Amino acid sequence: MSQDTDETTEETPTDETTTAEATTEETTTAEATEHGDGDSPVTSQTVEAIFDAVAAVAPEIREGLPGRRVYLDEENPSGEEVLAADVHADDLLCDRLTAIDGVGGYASEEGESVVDAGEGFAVTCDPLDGSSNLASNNAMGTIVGVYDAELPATGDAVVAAGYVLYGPITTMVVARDRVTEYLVHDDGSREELTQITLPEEPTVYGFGGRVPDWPEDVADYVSAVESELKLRYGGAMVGDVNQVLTYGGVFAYPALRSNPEGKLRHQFEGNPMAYIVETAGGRSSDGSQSILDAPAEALHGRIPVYVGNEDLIDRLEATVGT
Ligand code: AHM
Ligand code: MG
Repeated sequence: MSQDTDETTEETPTDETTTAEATTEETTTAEATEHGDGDSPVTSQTVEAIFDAVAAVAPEIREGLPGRRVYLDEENPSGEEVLAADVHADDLLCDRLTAIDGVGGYASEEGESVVDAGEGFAVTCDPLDGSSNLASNNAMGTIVGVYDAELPATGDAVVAAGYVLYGPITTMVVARDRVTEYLVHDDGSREELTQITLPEEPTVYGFGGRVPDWPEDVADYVSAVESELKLRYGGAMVGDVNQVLTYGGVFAYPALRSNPEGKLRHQFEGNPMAYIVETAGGRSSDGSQSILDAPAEALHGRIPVYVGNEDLIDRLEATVGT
């Protein structure tokens, strides 16, 4: 399933992927990033096709929400209750993404194992992140990671990542060599709005988990930053990270006393969001290193997630890592 971009250059069709940006060797060299060979023409074309498909399916996911606020009598591989909306979003994303030439596998929070789709990149999804917000009609999202490796994989295999935010409007943020925010129209087309870099002056913080369940060092860190920053926590990582990208600050779902790995999944949430925030000029950490450097344990493995402005994550590691 892993794709060496050199080997697959001839296999990727061009008729579905005409919006690809990088078309010359000169361009790809100039745009090379620390995240691996993520800017070759074949990568660009496939990544464009993937996020075209994600934008196209987003209105369908959104329109399907009102009738799917009920829990099903089943659990996902992480042992959590599953809403009809989670399953619907997962089915749509799996169908559309595995149909793309250049996508070799699909894995999501809702499925036990990787769906084989032939040769190409492995795509991960959290189909409906923060879906417990559906009952209270608050923000939710879809998180997507594109890996040039078999899953589970370390973050250095991520070649692109993005998310859709189902807020008052539907937006999509995509990170590759830079981070771009799009407006997603009702017909599934996307319109570029802006390039995102983290604001230099941070404003907001949001930490998940019950406060009494925070280890002492995490509580110490929050005590230190709460006098400087404004609390903003919405219960959906996509919404909360989008606030950090918009206003600057720090988002975390930390290590917990009851679970030192925290809550969020490394492959579906940690790596993609770390890639986005780092590409926007920020930092990520699992408490001691970039999330993108953390060893991949299992497909549904969890990891503590801290993302935000560089200085705030440096201070976090100085407090939590001791
Ligand atoms: P989910 O993907 O099953 O929705 O779980 C992940 C979500 C994150 O979006 C959010 O940060 C966290 O769970 C919220 O958890 P809590 O309800 O414990 O605050
Ligand atoms: Mg999630």
